[in-house]
Amino acid sequence: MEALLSAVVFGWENHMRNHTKETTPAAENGRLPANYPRVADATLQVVREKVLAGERLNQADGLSLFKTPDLVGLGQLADYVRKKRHQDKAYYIYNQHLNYTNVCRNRCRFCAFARDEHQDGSFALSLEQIEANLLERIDEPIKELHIVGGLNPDLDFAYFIELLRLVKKIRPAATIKAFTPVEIDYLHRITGYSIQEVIAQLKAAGLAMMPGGGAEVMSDRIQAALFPEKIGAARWLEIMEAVHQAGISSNATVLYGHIETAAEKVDHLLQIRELQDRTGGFSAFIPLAFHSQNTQLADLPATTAFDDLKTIAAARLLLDNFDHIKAYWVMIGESLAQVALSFGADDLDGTIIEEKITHMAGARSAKGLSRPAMRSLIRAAGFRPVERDSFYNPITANC
Ligand code: V47
Repeated sequence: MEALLSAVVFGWENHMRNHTKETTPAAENGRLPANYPRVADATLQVVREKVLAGERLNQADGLSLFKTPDLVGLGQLADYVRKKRHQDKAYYIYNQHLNYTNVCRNRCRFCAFARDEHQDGSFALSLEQIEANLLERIDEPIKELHIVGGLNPDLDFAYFIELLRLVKKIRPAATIKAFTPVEIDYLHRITGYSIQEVIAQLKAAGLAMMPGGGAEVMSDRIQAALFPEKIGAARWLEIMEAVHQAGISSNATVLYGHIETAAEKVDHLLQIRELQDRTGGFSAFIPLAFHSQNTQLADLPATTAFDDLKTIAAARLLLDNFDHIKAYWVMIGESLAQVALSFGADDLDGTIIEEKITHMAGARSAKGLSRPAMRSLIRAAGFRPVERDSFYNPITANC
């Protein structure tokens, strides 16, 4: 806790030193200590040299990041890279989540959201219900609809096409960020269309971007233990590659804080980095902190602030070809998300309005945040709030 507090204090001091020169990367600002970023752990020295030289980190470096006790040093390294890319900007988006069904055949052991078809609490929204849901907030300048759901055998391909067309009709100016490779694979299986054809038809109906879920941790061991029914790493990567080739950008995530090892996390990050080298189609990376309540892993403790900040900082340092690292406030809470802005994150995600997946698993954060609340969180952390669209273009109107 002491180290965490000093990290917070250092982040603040560091920001204050740079606040007046928005476009100057922190470490190139003459008012910073000459040895910034400072690391205390000798194993991080190697990483520090590479970071300063702009060299790519390898698997062994990645392990040093996850194993170091020097959270503050790790945070400074990540902050150095973050400030070079984004200075004191911290992004957020006015978005809305929509979960069209919680019926899911996969029944992943970490999931508290999914239900069997006729189980109490199961739902599948009709198009009329979706329309009513969207119209409730039609006066709000929402910029992105984040739409995901389970693998529900009652929903056919036409439902997905109609859903996209409907959302596009109601919200022509918003970006539809929807479905994961898990749903795309499912649509391929129920239609017999190729993956490319599924993507092309969804795109024609309004799909403009894809969220990053579904990969969890790319490891055969973890897949067998936690999500044996769901597509594995190779298929997730193959589908994301096809999505990028179709001109649709996506995000990527990691679900951490369950049974994974540091080596598996590093390996996951490096597999994503490798695909990004080939396609350039990833926009942001989002570490997702596991919440165990109401899941088959309910005896697992919550992630700690150390785990959360380390994962964000490690992602920033290993994913040198990603522009954006999100501190997803829903999962780590609003306060730690603020701190994460000094540990490599440059984006707090969005207003969300009503988050279900993590709250069903015990998340204690708010279910949504207003734009003024997002902006004050960012300002209070010493950063400059930038409202963005799905593609990180700044929004200047309606702010
Ligand atoms: O893939 C499921 C995770 C993901 C739990 O791309 C859980 O902008 C924690 O991908 N505890 C879906 N996590 C959410 C997701 C996402 C969220 C926000 C932004 C974006 C984006 C993507 O949620 C799933 C899974 O990894 N998840 N259950 C749980 N109990």
